[in-house]
Amino acid sequence: MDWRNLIELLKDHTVYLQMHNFPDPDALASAFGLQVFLHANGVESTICYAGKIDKNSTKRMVDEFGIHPVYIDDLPDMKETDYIVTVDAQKYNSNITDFPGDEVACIDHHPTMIPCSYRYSDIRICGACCSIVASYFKDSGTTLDSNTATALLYGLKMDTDSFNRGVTDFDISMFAYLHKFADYRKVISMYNNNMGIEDLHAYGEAIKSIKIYENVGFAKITFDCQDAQVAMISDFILGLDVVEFSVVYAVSNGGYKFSVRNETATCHAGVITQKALQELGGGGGGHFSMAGGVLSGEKIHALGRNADFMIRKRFMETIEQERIAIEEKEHVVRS
Ligand SMILES: [Mn+2]
Repeated sequence: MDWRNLIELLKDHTVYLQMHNFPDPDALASAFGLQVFLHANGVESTICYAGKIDKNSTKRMVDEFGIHPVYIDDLPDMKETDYIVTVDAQKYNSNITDFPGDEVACIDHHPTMIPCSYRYSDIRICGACCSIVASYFKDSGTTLDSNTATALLYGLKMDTDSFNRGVTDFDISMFAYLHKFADYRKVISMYNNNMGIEDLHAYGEAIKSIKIYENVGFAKITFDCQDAQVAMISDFILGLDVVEFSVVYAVSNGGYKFSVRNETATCHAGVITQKALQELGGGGGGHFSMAGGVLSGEKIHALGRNADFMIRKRFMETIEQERIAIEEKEHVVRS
């Protein structure tokens, strides 16, 4: 898509740049970069979101780069005729709340799950949405200031896990472009310092409690912490060489909240979490590689005196049942 069409479409409208819920650094930097780009081309816009900005990395970005994301409840005046550009997300995805405005445009780097016809659509499969936004500056010759370039480069580095995940030639060429304008020392400093002391407590708890059964790792955090922290610990446990499926849970509202990760070829994290926590609170929806779940406070007693043991047992049994079900299915196909 040509950036001129985007400017043409948005001109003289009230424009919102909507990130997915619980925006990550790529979403935040892309929305910010796009806002700067649009402003330079005569279009004013407001960055908005639902959920929370509760990670150290994103909270710090807001201060460091001077980003002004507005929570949806603070936008009571948004009208159905206002224009929304979804950034790092697509309409109808489960991770984006439907706001009153009209989703006229989409800029994203994820595969499309549910198609939607936008008046302007720029969906390119690449490592980060920041690369797409960076290309708008390059293609249009719009002046790219150091602060914006630094934010975009940080988003690109974070979303690609420092160029280890999903990187394309396009991302590399945008990295080279951004690098000319960005303060790369700042990017590295932010990248290397996005852990808070409270994160360390969560890591400590998890390390103390870790149990490994076959290729499954379990850990428990005995204090209430942010969803993002539980997810971070689950990623951390998955990083162990022997672990291919991780189940991490933390105390929450008298019960537990779960973050589950899978890197096996067969264990669907969402399905297993849903089944293992059935009648106990349930899975909170999940993908093949990642899922969340809840064990409600009222149901904890149903697990008896050794709740932790029962949680591990339920997950291990569910994984085994799923494995057998898949084997049987393959057997039927083969015979
Ligand atoms: Mn992204």
